[in-house]
Amino acid sequence: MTRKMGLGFGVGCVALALVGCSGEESKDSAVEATFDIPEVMEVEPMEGPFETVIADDVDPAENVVAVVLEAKPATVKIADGIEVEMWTYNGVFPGPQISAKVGDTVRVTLKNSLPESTTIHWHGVRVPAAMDGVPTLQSPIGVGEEFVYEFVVPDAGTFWYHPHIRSDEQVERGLVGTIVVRGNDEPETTTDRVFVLDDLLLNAEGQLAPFEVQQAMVGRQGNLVVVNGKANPIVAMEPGGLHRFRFVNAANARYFRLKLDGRSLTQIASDGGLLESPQTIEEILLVPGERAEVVVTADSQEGEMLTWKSGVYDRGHGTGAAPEVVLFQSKTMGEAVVNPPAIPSSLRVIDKLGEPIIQRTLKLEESMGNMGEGGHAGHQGHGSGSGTMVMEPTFSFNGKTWPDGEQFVGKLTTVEEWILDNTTEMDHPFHLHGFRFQVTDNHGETPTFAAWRDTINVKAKQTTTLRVLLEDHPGQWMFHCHILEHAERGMMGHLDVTAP
Ligand SMILES: [Cu+2]
Repeated sequence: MTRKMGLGFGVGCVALALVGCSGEESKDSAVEATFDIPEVMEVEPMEGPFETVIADDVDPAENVVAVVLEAKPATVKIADGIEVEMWTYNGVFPGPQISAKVGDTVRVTLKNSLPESTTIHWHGVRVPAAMDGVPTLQSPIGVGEEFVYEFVVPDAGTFWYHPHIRSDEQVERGLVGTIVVRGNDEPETTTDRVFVLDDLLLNAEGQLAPFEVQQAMVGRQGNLVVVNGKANPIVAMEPGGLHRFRFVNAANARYFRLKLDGRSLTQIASDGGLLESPQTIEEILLVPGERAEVVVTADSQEGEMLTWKSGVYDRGHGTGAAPEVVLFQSKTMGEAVVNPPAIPSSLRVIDKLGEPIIQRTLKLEESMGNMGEGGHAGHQGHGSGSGTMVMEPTFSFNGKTWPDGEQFVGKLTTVEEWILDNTTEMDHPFHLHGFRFQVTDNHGETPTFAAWRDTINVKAKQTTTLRVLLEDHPGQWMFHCHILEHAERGMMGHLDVTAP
């Protein structure tokens, strides 16, 4: 099922025939559809270093991190023989990592040197609404224009940034970057690194394949998996050291079922920072937009090579037919660490949110749509060309499709309970802007450990219940599916939070 490099970039596919996947009542239930899941190319491992580029702080003040980002096209080397024309921040993919301490003021000047308008959304960072980068609150930054984002970072954790207009296309083209905010009580580790997991869909020439409506139903899933913008990198770990891995899923649609071959994982953090205590688990399902952190103790001798993989995962519509893929290797090499730190048994306290004052239900819905010409408004990509008839799927919450999406009104400082009821045939990663939440019921099970989150998977035909505290920031906040093709095709709404 895999394809060796050098055999060309043909977009091989596992074609899956599905009949009547919209349900019996649907008018298009008789439509027979196929969804193409691209095969992932197999690439020889290559030696690093592959750390993310750290953004320059151009303000000398101790509690201010000032960064200049230029969104611009650039050629990015992904592997030997693979150089891709992408859209980048400052010419690198992923974009520069912004590093700050809790309470710092972060000021980012964004210059737009792209051929179209853009914005930046700070995924997971609790910023004021006007700084959230969504087009309902901020005029998109036009070609040649610039905008200054400024906010205080209130929480420690691993966050990321990306455009929030035409996000399916702009994110896939490479506009992603990370923000790491460190708290006062971080566990000591030998290394502390960010790993941005992503994939690219390349055409026969090794360039980004056209954006086509056929990619919308299951989301655009790539044929080349990249870690920090590199295919199958080898990451160094000093012998005996305790190594912290901060993972970000920046893919449009790919679910990463993260496994370390032959070892269990020790998870220490979720989207919203540290857990209460380290959790030993066999694998982590990291859905688009989500983050998780693990620590790994390297072998005491040089030479051990561990393979990090993403296992088979069926998120619906035949995606389970795709085989597991190799993400990267970690190799024990270099000087042995003397007296390595140990991870503390207790990391912090997470207070459980109290009783909600309101309970809301959000039904997640999909429709295969009607047969029509390929492409959709505002997108350059078209169907398979020459007037081919393709389906235009739509996605909605409670029967409402963005921009006429579901609209809730909430009160600042209150706790709400949201029941996410997925009526569809596939999983959807749900993301709420502006606030952190705690999951209380996940597909009929109570989570085994407490965690702050801003992104959670809702399995096909199942429900997830969460509680959210509407703290600090009044204003309008988006919620949407983080399969970006689904968000851009209607699965988006907003919560208006008013001062009490
Ligand atoms: Cu979705």
